[in-house]
Amino acid sequence: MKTRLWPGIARLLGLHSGDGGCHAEAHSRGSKDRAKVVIVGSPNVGKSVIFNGLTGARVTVSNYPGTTVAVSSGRTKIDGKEFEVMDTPGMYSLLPITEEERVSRSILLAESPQAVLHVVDGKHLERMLTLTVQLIEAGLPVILAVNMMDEAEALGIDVDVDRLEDELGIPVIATVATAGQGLERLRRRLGVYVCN
Ligand SMILES: Nc1nc2c(ncn2[C@@H]2O[C@H](COP(=O)(O)OP(=O)(O)OP(=O)(O)O)[C@@H](O)[C@H]2O)c(=O)[nH]1
Ligand SMILES: [Mg+2]
Repeated sequence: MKTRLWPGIARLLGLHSGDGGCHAEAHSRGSKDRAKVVIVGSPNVGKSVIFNGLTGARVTVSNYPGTTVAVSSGRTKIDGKEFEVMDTPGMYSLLPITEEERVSRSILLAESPQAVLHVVDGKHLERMLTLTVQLIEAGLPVILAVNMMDEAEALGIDVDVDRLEDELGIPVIATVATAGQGLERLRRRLGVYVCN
């Protein structure tokens, strides 16, 4: 099955495809010159597996201020540059309903990330791209990870990553987080995108 996309959305949004250029200059720096990457997406799509794959053991878990919602933060180096990576609770939309969604939106707005890694389930791509478009329209520097590609392929779902990049105008990486597939490519694309 080929994915159906919004034609010309990249043109409408004035965006370009490819590695996405350098967003570091357009967004304020994280603490101590570390580039900040915030991972967002619907519940149960593999955000935390990707977070662990990117950060390894260097992780801190704390309640988001004023809430009981736990947020993980970790560090990694890409091409010798320090990145801070934050894992957020699942969110369906930028219009928050649950406390978890409110926390995720607050992190997006407060942290001025150099990259927002939107993780989606490749089995439910069309539905989940709504949030991708919301994030892009909010002016955030979005990278898309189409995860669970093992399950998608088993169902005969064929995701055209190049076409998605063209249509959305952002970097798109196919991943199987539990097998570590695509994570090295994701790191490389993040490194180039942030232009640290
Ligand atoms: N088959 C398969 N399973 C995966 C993949 N990535 C994650 N999973 C599984 O999906 C489940 C959810 O993964 P999590 O990383 O906890 O998902 P999450 O997005 O952090 O979920 P919330 O924190 O609840 O929003 C776990 O059982 C993972 O092992 C993948 O690429 N393929
Ligand atoms: Mg999680």
